[in-house]
Amino acid sequence: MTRRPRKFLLSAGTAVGIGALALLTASPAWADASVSTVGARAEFLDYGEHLRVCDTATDSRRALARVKWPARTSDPNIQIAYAEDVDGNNGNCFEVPYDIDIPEGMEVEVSVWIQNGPDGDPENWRTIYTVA
Ligand SMILES: [Ca+2]
Ligand SMILES: [Ca+2]
Ligand SMILES: [Ca+2]
Repeated sequence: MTRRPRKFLLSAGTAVGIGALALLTASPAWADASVSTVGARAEFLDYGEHLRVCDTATDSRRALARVKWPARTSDPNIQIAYAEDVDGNNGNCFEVPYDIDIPEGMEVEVSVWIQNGPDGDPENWRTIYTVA
């Protein structure tokens, strides 16, 4: 049995989540976060803010991910970067080819899902919160 790091459990705006966030904010600048669902995995690298998504199932679904900031707000100035792995479950992931450039310390929402084709409905959606 593999013990998952605590940061993987950041998912809801509960008191537990807020406590864990405070710990993350106080930790060194480099920390990675990842979120997996059936058929896809997303990784967020907070150094320079990089987003990567991997298709992990041969299922006629592509893998997508997004990072949204600031998190937990309906702010009209919200920004989103997307990543999409369209060449199947072949070990070749897609990474956004530039620094996304999010202000240091800002909480971000990282989501992953799969869908059938470019216009399919999102399936197996999962979201975590972490710090840029
Ligand atoms: Ca950063
Ligand atoms: Ca797939
Ligand atoms: Ca791929």
